[in-house]
Amino acid sequence: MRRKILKGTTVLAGAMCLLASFCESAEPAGPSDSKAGGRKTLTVGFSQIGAESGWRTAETRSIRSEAARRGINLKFSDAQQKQENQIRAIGTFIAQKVDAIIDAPVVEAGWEPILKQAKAARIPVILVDRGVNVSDDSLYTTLIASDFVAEGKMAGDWLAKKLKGKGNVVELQGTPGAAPAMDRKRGFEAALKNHPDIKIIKSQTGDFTRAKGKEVMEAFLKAAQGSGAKIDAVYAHNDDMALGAIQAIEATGLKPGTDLLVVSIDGIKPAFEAMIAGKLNCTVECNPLLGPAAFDAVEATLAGKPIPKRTLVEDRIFDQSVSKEAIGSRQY
Ligand code: GYE
Repeated sequence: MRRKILKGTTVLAGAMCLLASFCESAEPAGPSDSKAGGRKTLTVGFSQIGAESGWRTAETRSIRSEAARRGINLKFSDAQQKQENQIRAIGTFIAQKVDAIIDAPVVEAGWEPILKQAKAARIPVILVDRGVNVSDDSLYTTLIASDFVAEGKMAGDWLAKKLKGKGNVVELQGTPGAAPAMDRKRGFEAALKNHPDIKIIKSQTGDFTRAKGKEVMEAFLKAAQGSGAKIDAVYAHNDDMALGAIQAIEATGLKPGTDLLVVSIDGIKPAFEAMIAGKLNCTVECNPLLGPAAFDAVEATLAGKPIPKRTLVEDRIFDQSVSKEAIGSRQY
Protein backbone atom coordinates (compact mmCIF):
# COMPACT_ATOMS: atom_id res chain seq x y z
CA MET A 1 0.00 0.00 0.00
CA ARG A 2 1.36 3.40 -0.91
CA ARG A 3 1.78 5.63 2.09
CA LYS A 4 2.85 9.19 2.76
CA ILE A 5 3.99 10.68 6.00
CA LEU A 6 2.86 14.04 7.26
CA LYS A 7 4.89 15.34 10.19
CA GLY A 8 3.62 17.01 13.37
CA THR A 9 2.48 20.58 13.83
CA THR A 10 5.78 22.33 14.25
CA VAL A 11 7.15 20.92 11.05
CA LEU A 12 3.88 20.82 9.17
CA ALA A 13 4.75 23.37 6.53
CA GLY A 14 7.97 21.59 5.57
CA ALA A 15 6.44 18.17 5.64
CA MET A 16 3.62 19.22 3.36
CA CYS A 17 6.20 19.16 0.57
CA LEU A 18 6.09 15.40 0.88
CA LEU A 19 2.67 15.67 -0.59
CA ALA A 20 3.72 18.06 -3.33
CA SER A 21 4.30 15.28 -5.85
CA PHE A 22 0.58 14.84 -6.18
CA CYS A 23 -0.43 18.39 -5.29
CA GLU A 24 1.44 20.56 -7.71
CA SER A 25 -0.50 21.98 -10.60
CA ALA A 26 -3.53 19.91 -9.74
CA GLU A 27 -6.15 21.05 -12.23
CA PRO A 28 -9.47 20.53 -10.58
CA ALA A 29 -12.34 19.36 -12.73
CA GLY A 30 -15.96 18.80 -11.92
CA PRO A 31 -19.50 19.82 -12.61
CA SER A 32 -19.37 23.14 -10.69
CA ASP A 33 -19.76 26.69 -11.98
CA SER A 34 -16.99 28.34 -13.89
CA LYS A 35 -14.90 31.10 -12.39
CA ALA A 36 -13.43 34.02 -14.26
CA GLY A 37 -10.20 32.74 -15.79
CA GLY A 38 -11.67 29.39 -16.81
CA ARG A 39 -10.94 27.42 -13.64
CA LYS A 40 -13.89 25.70 -12.03
CA THR A 41 -15.01 26.54 -8.54
CA LEU A 42 -14.98 23.28 -6.68
CA THR A 43 -17.76 22.40 -4.31
CA VAL A 44 -16.78 20.05 -1.51
CA GLY A 45 -19.03 18.65 1.22
CA PHE A 46 -17.47 18.13 4.64
CA SER A 47 -19.21 15.87 7.13
CA GLN A 48 -17.75 16.71 10.51
CA ILE A 49 -18.43 14.69 13.67
CA GLY A 50 -19.26 17.58 15.96
CA ALA A 51 -17.47 19.95 18.30
CA GLU A 52 -16.74 17.64 21.23
CA SER A 53 -13.14 18.68 21.84
CA GLY A 54 -10.49 21.33 21.27
CA TRP A 55 -8.94 18.95 18.73
CA ARG A 56 -12.17 18.77 16.77
CA THR A 57 -12.68 22.53 16.60
CA ALA A 58 -9.06 22.94 15.45
CA GLU A 59 -9.69 20.42 12.66
CA THR A 60 -12.85 22.25 11.60
CA ARG A 61 -10.97 25.55 11.53
CA SER A 62 -8.19 24.03 9.45
CA ILE A 63 -10.61 22.60 6.84
CA ARG A 64 -12.69 25.78 6.66
CA SER A 65 -9.71 28.12 6.33
CA GLU A 66 -7.97 25.98 3.74
CA ALA A 67 -11.15 25.80 1.64
CA ALA A 68 -11.45 29.60 1.82
CA ARG A 69 -7.77 30.05 0.93
CA ARG A 70 -8.18 27.91 -2.20
CA GLY A 71 -11.51 29.49 -3.22
CA ILE A 72 -13.34 26.19 -2.71
CA ASN A 73 -17.04 26.30 -1.95
CA LEU A 74 -17.35 24.26 1.27
CA LYS A 75 -20.62 22.75 2.39
CA PHE A 76 -20.18 22.07 6.09
CA SER A 77 -22.32 19.70 8.12
CA ASP A 78 -21.99 19.13 11.89
CA ALA A 79 -23.33 15.68 12.84
CA GLN A 80 -23.55 16.34 16.56
CA GLN A 81 -21.77 13.05 17.27
CA LYS A 82 -24.32 10.93 15.40
CA GLN A 83 -23.40 8.63 12.54
CA GLU A 84 -26.94 8.76 11.14
CA ASN A 85 -26.57 12.54 10.75
CA GLN A 86 -23.30 12.01 8.89
CA ILE A 87 -24.89 9.46 6.57
CA ARG A 88 -27.78 11.84 5.90
CA ALA A 89 -25.40 14.72 5.19
CA ILE A 90 -23.36 12.61 2.76
CA GLY A 91 -26.59 11.57 1.03
CA THR A 92 -27.45 15.25 0.62
CA PHE A 93 -23.96 16.03 -0.74
CA ILE A 94 -24.41 13.25 -3.30
CA ALA A 95 -27.83 14.62 -4.31
CA GLN A 96 -26.29 18.07 -4.67
CA LYS A 97 -23.61 16.59 -6.97
CA VAL A 98 -20.68 18.03 -5.06
CA ASP A 99 -17.25 17.48 -6.63
CA ALA A 100 -15.87 15.64 -3.61
CA ILE A 101 -16.73 14.69 -0.06
CA ILE A 102 -14.52 14.92 3.01
CA ASP A 103 -15.69 12.71 5.86
CA ALA A 104 -14.44 12.45 9.44
CA PRO A 105 -16.25 9.23 10.38
CA VAL A 106 -17.40 9.10 14.01
CA VAL A 107 -17.21 5.31 14.27
CA GLU A 108 -15.48 2.66 12.14
CA ALA A 109 -18.44 0.45 11.23
CA GLY A 110 -21.52 1.00 9.08
CA TRP A 111 -20.26 3.06 6.15
CA GLU A 112 -20.50 0.67 3.19
CA PRO A 113 -23.99 1.56 1.88
CA ILE A 114 -23.43 5.33 1.76
CA LEU A 115 -19.89 4.97 0.41
CA LYS A 116 -21.27 2.70 -2.33
CA GLN A 117 -23.74 5.45 -3.22
CA ALA A 118 -20.93 8.00 -3.45
CA LYS A 119 -18.87 5.63 -5.59
CA ALA A 120 -21.82 4.98 -7.91
CA ALA A 121 -22.19 8.76 -8.30
CA ARG A 122 -18.42 8.94 -8.99
CA ILE A 123 -17.86 11.36 -6.13
CA PRO A 124 -14.52 10.77 -4.40
CA VAL A 125 -14.59 10.48 -0.62
CA ILE A 126 -11.55 11.62 1.33
CA LEU A 127 -11.43 10.31 4.91
CA VAL A 128 -9.77 12.56 7.43
CA ASP A 129 -8.83 11.87 11.04
CA ARG A 130 -10.55 8.49 11.59
CA GLY A 131 -10.69 5.33 9.53
CA VAL A 132 -13.60 3.11 8.52
CA ASN A 133 -14.02 -0.64 8.44
CA VAL A 134 -15.04 -1.65 4.91
CA SER A 135 -14.48 -4.85 2.93
CA ASP A 136 -13.62 -2.92 -0.23
CA ASP A 137 -11.19 -0.07 0.23
CA SER A 138 -11.96 1.33 -3.21
CA LEU A 139 -15.04 2.80 -1.50
CA TYR A 140 -12.90 5.71 -0.35
CA THR A 141 -10.08 7.55 -2.07
CA THR A 142 -7.63 8.02 0.77
CA LEU A 143 -7.32 8.21 4.56
CA ILE A 144 -5.34 11.06 6.14
CA ALA A 145 -4.89 10.27 9.83
CA SER A 146 -2.54 9.59 12.71
CA ASP A 147 -1.51 6.14 13.91
CA PHE A 148 -3.65 5.92 17.04
CA VAL A 149 -2.13 2.62 18.18
CA ALA A 150 1.30 4.27 18.15
CA GLU A 151 -0.09 7.20 20.14
CA GLY A 152 -1.49 4.87 22.83
CA LYS A 153 1.80 3.01 22.91
CA MET A 154 3.78 6.23 23.38
CA ALA A 155 1.51 7.21 26.28
CA GLY A 156 1.84 3.74 27.83
CA ASP A 157 5.61 3.59 27.49
CA TRP A 158 5.96 7.02 29.07
CA LEU A 159 3.68 6.11 31.97
CA ALA A 160 5.26 2.70 32.62
CA LYS A 161 8.61 4.39 32.99
CA LYS A 162 7.25 7.09 35.28
CA LEU A 163 5.44 4.54 37.47
CA LYS A 164 8.63 2.45 37.60
CA GLY A 165 6.65 -0.58 36.49
CA LYS A 166 4.07 -0.56 39.29
CA GLY A 167 0.71 1.10 39.95
CA ASN A 168 -3.04 1.34 39.45
CA VAL A 169 -4.26 3.13 36.35
CA VAL A 170 -7.75 4.29 35.42
CA GLU A 171 -8.59 4.81 31.76
CA LEU A 172 -10.97 7.31 30.18
CA GLN A 173 -11.88 5.97 26.77
CA GLY A 174 -13.02 7.91 23.74
CA THR A 175 -16.30 7.41 21.89
CA PRO A 176 -17.26 3.71 21.72
CA GLY A 177 -16.59 2.26 18.27
CA ALA A 178 -14.37 5.18 17.20
CA ALA A 179 -11.02 4.27 15.68
CA PRO A 180 -9.00 6.47 18.08
CA ALA A 181 -10.76 4.98 21.11
CA MET A 182 -10.17 1.38 20.09
CA ASP A 183 -6.64 1.92 18.84
CA ARG A 184 -5.44 4.12 21.69
CA LYS A 185 -6.66 1.45 24.11
CA ARG A 186 -4.89 -1.28 22.16
CA GLY A 187 -1.61 0.65 21.93
CA PHE A 188 -1.64 1.50 25.62
CA GLU A 189 -2.33 -2.10 26.63
CA ALA A 190 0.48 -3.27 24.35
CA ALA A 191 2.90 -0.93 26.13
CA LEU A 192 1.88 -2.35 29.51
CA LYS A 193 2.25 -6.00 28.43
CA ASN A 194 5.71 -6.26 29.92
CA HIS A 195 4.69 -4.54 33.15
CA PRO A 196 2.44 -7.00 34.99
CA ASP A 197 2.41 -4.86 38.13
CA ILE A 198 0.73 -1.97 36.36
CA LYS A 199 -3.00 -2.64 36.41
CA ILE A 200 -5.84 -0.88 34.62
CA ILE A 201 -8.34 -1.02 37.47
CA LYS A 202 -11.16 0.91 35.75
CA SER A 203 -11.86 1.78 32.12
CA GLN A 204 -14.91 3.61 30.85
CA THR A 205 -15.90 5.97 28.07
CA GLY A 206 -15.89 9.71 28.64
CA ASP A 207 -16.92 10.29 25.02
CA PHE A 208 -13.96 12.58 24.29
CA THR A 209 -15.59 15.45 26.22
CA ARG A 210 -14.45 17.46 29.22
CA ALA A 211 -17.80 17.18 31.01
CA LYS A 212 -17.99 13.39 30.63
CA GLY A 213 -14.31 12.99 31.56
CA LYS A 214 -14.99 14.86 34.79
CA GLU A 215 -18.12 12.88 35.57
CA VAL A 216 -16.50 9.49 34.99
CA MET A 217 -13.39 10.47 36.96
CA GLU A 218 -15.60 11.49 39.90
CA ALA A 219 -17.13 8.02 39.82
CA PHE A 220 -13.67 6.38 39.62
CA LEU A 221 -12.46 8.39 42.63
CA LYS A 222 -15.54 7.52 44.65
CA ALA A 223 -15.22 3.82 43.86
CA ALA A 224 -11.53 3.88 44.79
CA GLN A 225 -12.34 5.57 48.07
CA GLY A 226 -14.97 2.94 48.81
CA SER A 227 -12.70 0.00 48.04
CA GLY A 228 -9.53 1.45 49.53
CA ALA A 229 -7.68 1.16 46.21
CA LYS A 230 -5.20 3.89 45.33
CA ILE A 231 -5.30 5.39 41.85
CA ASP A 232 -1.75 6.17 40.76
CA ALA A 233 -2.44 7.43 37.27
CA VAL A 234 -5.10 8.46 34.78
CA TYR A 235 -4.80 7.67 31.09
CA ALA A 236 -7.27 9.70 29.00
CA HIS A 237 -7.75 9.10 25.27
CA ASN A 238 -7.83 12.88 24.75
CA ASP A 239 -6.81 16.08 26.48
CA ASP A 240 -10.35 17.32 27.07
CA MET A 241 -11.23 14.27 29.16
CA ALA A 242 -7.94 14.66 31.05
CA LEU A 243 -8.76 18.30 31.76
CA GLY A 244 -12.18 17.24 33.08
CA ALA A 245 -10.52 14.53 35.21
CA ILE A 246 -8.11 17.14 36.61
CA GLN A 247 -11.10 19.16 37.85
CA ALA A 248 -12.59 16.05 39.49
CA ILE A 249 -9.27 15.21 41.18
CA GLU A 250 -8.83 18.75 42.49
CA ALA A 251 -12.36 18.73 43.91
CA THR A 252 -11.33 15.86 46.22
CA GLY A 253 -8.34 17.82 47.54
CA LEU A 254 -5.78 15.68 45.69
CA LYS A 255 -3.13 17.22 43.46
CA PRO A 256 -3.35 16.10 39.83
CA GLY A 257 0.11 15.73 38.34
CA THR A 258 1.63 15.00 41.75
CA ASP A 259 -0.63 12.72 43.82
CA LEU A 260 -1.84 11.11 40.59
CA LEU A 261 -0.12 11.19 37.24
CA VAL A 262 -2.28 12.35 34.31
CA VAL A 263 -1.42 11.36 30.73
CA SER A 264 -3.41 12.09 27.60
CA ILE A 265 -3.39 12.53 23.84
CA ASP A 266 -3.96 15.45 21.38
CA GLY A 267 -1.54 18.20 22.41
CA ILE A 268 -4.02 21.10 22.44
CA LYS A 269 -2.85 24.38 23.96
CA PRO A 270 -4.88 24.00 27.20
CA ALA A 271 -2.99 20.73 27.77
CA PHE A 272 0.31 22.61 27.55
CA GLU A 273 -1.04 25.18 30.02
CA ALA A 274 -2.02 22.35 32.37
CA MET A 275 1.47 20.84 32.05
CA ILE A 276 3.06 24.20 32.85
CA ALA A 277 0.76 24.42 35.90
CA GLY A 278 2.02 20.96 36.92
CA LYS A 279 -1.43 19.34 36.67
CA LEU A 280 -1.01 17.28 33.51
CA ASN A 281 2.14 15.19 33.16
CA CYS A 282 2.27 14.34 29.50
CA THR A 283 0.39 14.60 26.20
CA VAL A 284 0.95 12.84 22.90
CA GLU A 285 0.41 15.15 19.98
CA CYS A 286 -2.23 14.26 17.40
CA ASN A 287 -2.17 16.85 14.66
CA PRO A 288 -5.66 18.13 13.66
CA LEU A 289 -4.47 20.58 11.00
CA LEU A 290 -5.58 18.37 8.16
CA GLY A 291 -7.07 21.01 5.82
CA PRO A 292 -4.07 21.41 3.49
CA ALA A 293 -3.54 17.66 3.05
CA ALA A 294 -7.28 17.03 2.62
CA PHE A 295 -7.66 19.58 -0.20
CA ASP A 296 -4.39 18.49 -1.80
CA ALA A 297 -5.97 15.05 -1.99
CA VAL A 298 -9.27 16.42 -3.33
CA GLU A 299 -7.58 18.46 -6.05
CA ALA A 300 -5.17 15.70 -7.04
CA THR A 301 -7.83 13.03 -7.31
CA LEU A 302 -10.13 15.28 -9.34
CA ALA A 303 -7.19 15.94 -11.66
CA GLY A 304 -6.88 12.19 -12.14
CA LYS A 305 -3.56 11.92 -10.37
CA PRO A 306 -2.71 8.83 -8.34
CA ILE A 307 -2.64 9.47 -4.62
CA PRO A 308 -1.55 7.29 -1.72
CA LYS A 309 -4.27 5.27 -0.01
CA ARG A 310 -2.99 6.35 3.36
CA THR A 311 -1.26 9.53 4.53
CA LEU A 312 0.17 9.08 7.97
CA VAL A 313 0.28 12.11 10.24
CA GLU A 314 3.36 11.80 12.46
CA ASP A 315 2.98 12.58 16.14
CA ARG A 316 5.31 13.06 19.06
CA ILE A 317 5.20 13.17 22.81
CA PHE A 318 5.52 16.19 25.11
CA ASP A 319 5.88 16.19 28.87
CA GLN A 320 6.34 18.84 31.55
CA SER A 321 10.07 19.03 30.91
CA VAL A 322 9.50 20.60 27.47
CA SER A 323 6.07 22.21 27.89
CA LYS A 324 7.33 25.75 28.53
CA GLU A 325 9.44 26.08 25.42
CA ALA A 326 6.94 24.17 23.26
CA ILE A 327 3.80 26.16 24.09
CA GLY A 328 4.81 29.20 22.06
CA SER A 329 4.81 27.26 18.81
CA ARG A 330 1.53 25.41 19.33
CA GLN A 331 -0.92 26.21 16.54
CA TYR A 332 -4.04 24.73 18.12
O1 GYE B 1 -8.22 12.85 19.73
C1 GYE B 1 -10.34 13.80 20.11
C2 GYE B 1 -11.46 14.02 19.19
O2 GYE B 1 -10.51 11.56 16.11
C3 GYE B 1 -8.26 11.96 16.58
O3 GYE B 1 -11.39 12.96 18.27
C4 GYE B 1 -9.65 12.38 16.79
C5 GYE B 1 -10.08 12.48 18.22
C6 GYE B 1 -9.30 13.42 19.12
O4 GYE B 1 -12.65 14.30 19.74
O5 GYE B 1 -10.03 14.90 20.89
